[in-house]
Amino acid sequence: MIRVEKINLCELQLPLKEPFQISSGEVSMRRVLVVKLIDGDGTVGWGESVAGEQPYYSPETIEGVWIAIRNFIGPRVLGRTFEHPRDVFPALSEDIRGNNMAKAAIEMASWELAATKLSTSLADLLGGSRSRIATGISIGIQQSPAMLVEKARASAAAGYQKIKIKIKPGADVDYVRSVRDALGPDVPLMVDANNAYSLDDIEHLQQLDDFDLMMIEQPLQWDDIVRHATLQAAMRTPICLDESITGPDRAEDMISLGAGRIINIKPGRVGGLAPAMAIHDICERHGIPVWCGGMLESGIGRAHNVALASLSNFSLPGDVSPSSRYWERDIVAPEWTMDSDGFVTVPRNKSGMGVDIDRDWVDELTVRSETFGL
Ligand code: OSB
Ligand code: MG
Repeated sequence: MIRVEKINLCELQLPLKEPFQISSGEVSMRRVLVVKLIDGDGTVGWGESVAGEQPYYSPETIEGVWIAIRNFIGPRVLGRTFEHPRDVFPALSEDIRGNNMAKAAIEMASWELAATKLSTSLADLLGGSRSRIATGISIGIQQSPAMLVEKARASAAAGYQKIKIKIKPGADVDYVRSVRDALGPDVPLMVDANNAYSLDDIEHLQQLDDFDLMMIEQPLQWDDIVRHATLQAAMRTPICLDESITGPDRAEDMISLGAGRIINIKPGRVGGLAPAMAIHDICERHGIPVWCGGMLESGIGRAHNVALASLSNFSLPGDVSPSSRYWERDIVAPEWTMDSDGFVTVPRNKSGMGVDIDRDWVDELTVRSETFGL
């Protein structure tokens, strides 16, 4: 049982080791919104919003999430008793449209809070069975094929089990060909277009069918399903949807329309861990594999992703790279690490998310903080 009495939001600014470029924009300073729920008995639950600074991935932004939590989402949990964290998402969603990233930040923190109160690991509370998560890397758009090859080669050598290449028009077929030629046929490769194409590009995209890619992620518009079905019928490479899958209904739409064969599940995008698990279950019933995506999370959001990815149908490597891929110093201890076979270990011998907050470092990075309470 949880009963939240106070919600603290704080914004940290965490510089990325190197700028990360996708077709819709670039980020070099990650503005992280950290959520801390404080229960009536003093227990703390941690979460993180995946919203970006600009609305280039989804309509939500860090500023908007802050306001949505303060005005609409926070008041839905404050002072209310929940028998189980699975009851939180329905309470946040009744009559509140969209705002999935704001909902998710609170919803995920309530699972973390519940796990801590029950003295169980988050992965156990979610019912995940895996002890380690196969890990991939997402490589941003590079200035030349040669620079991309260098990054991809280093990633394969580091043990990553999937290499995802960000593409856009002008940095696609030649870039992917260079990597496939350099790394050989056995390295698992995929691409992510973040909505950079339209159905006018079908012939162009069909060239990617030559490179034996695991999948092409979200080639068409961020909220499209129907056109992806047309594209999937014209391509051998499986389409994986990311942005378009905002909840379980959209997953069903994808499956029934044949708009894709794989889903990238990000709990932050779909409103939290309960809807993420619902999508996982739907996909499992339909034989659709899923993997856990990433949004350049700090060690807090990463903990949630690792716990989620321990569920059975997360059968493909996730974008859950170790802390050192992103940050000089993460805000959790121990930091997230990957072994040389490309696995991240699921922490099970500690209650809650399995890592501690580096409070001094968090304080140093914090640029604003606000607490709402009863
Ligand atoms: O489309 O998956 C994406 C990062 C920011 C916004 C969108 C995406 C991404 C990534 C990064 O691919 C994955 C990671 O966190 O390593
Ligand atoms: Mg993506």
